[in-house]
Amino acid sequence: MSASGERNDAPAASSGEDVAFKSGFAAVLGRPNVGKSTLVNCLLGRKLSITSRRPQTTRHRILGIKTTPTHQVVYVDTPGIHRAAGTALNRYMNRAAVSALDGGDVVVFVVEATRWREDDERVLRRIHDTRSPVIIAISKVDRVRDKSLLLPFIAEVSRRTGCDEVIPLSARRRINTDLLETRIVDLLPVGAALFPDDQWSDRNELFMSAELIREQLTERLNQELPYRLSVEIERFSDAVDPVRVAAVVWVERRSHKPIVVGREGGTLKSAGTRARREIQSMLGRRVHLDLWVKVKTGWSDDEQALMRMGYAD
Ligand SMILES: Nc1nc2c(ncn2[C@@H]2O[C@H](COP(=O)(O)OP(=O)(O)O)[C@@H](O)[C@H]2O)c(=O)[nH]1
Ligand SMILES: [Mg+2]
Repeated sequence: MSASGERNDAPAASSGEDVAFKSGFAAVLGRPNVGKSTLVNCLLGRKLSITSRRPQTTRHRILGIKTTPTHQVVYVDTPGIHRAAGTALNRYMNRAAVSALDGGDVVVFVVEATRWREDDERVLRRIHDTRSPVIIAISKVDRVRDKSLLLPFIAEVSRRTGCDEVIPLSARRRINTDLLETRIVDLLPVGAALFPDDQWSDRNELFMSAELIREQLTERLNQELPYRLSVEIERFSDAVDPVRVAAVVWVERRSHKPIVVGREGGTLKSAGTRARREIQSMLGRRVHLDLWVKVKTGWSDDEQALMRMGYAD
């Protein structure tokens, strides 16, 4: 969905006569692995996006909606902007990220403490022309042992970006995340809610289930394998108890299949068990999960295959 969606007629909750309701999109951008998804989950107070220690875990633009009596913030989590070279999937991911700038009322540029990298420069070039206000979030400050490094880094980031709104924070430890939310809300325009107040994402339970399965596989696999698999839900029956979910794990090469399955099926089994629990807690219902591994040669560089697998603009 486009970040510049039409405003709907959802009634705007109001907390007082003279407080105008505010609403809008906050696009969260940055290079891969800086903690964008962890930050969005923290701001939302629930798990919207999967996260991992590996770069390029988030593949889509995903909306997370937080509605309070005074405002509605639509957070836009994005794939990390990375070097344009690569597969069709890489190009799709970059497009998905950059497109979040259209219609973003506020841009949150996430930079990891305490080193500015060439990849951050690449992101900066992308957001340079945006007319929306930009807040820079310096992420993972809990990892900075020597706190005296922080002030010079904030100054450096401010100088490089020309942006004076820089907030050092930690999503993991919830340091300064309330401050970031307050500043985002300050910058939102006055306006009615964009989504019904009981909606918290633009994604459905099928999408979320596939992501939760991919998260567990990403955690267990090495080298290029996490980037070479995709999960597709083939069946999702919630009219029965337990809910029955059947999913295919697509891999790119025959040789990948036994690795994903693991010795005596161990890798697939442990990923499946853990993902099933995660899906259960998302749905609040018991779940039966079946997983199969299938080969679709070269899917990540095949535009047609990508479209069919849901990587469509
Ligand atoms: N120590 C620490 N680690 C973090 C923090 N935020 C994210 N991480 C870790 O950084 C890695 C990448 O996070 P993720 O949210 O997937 O990054 P993304 O690719 O930018 O969405 C994961 O291993 C996270 O657990 C933080 O505030 N502190
Ligand atoms: Mg992410």
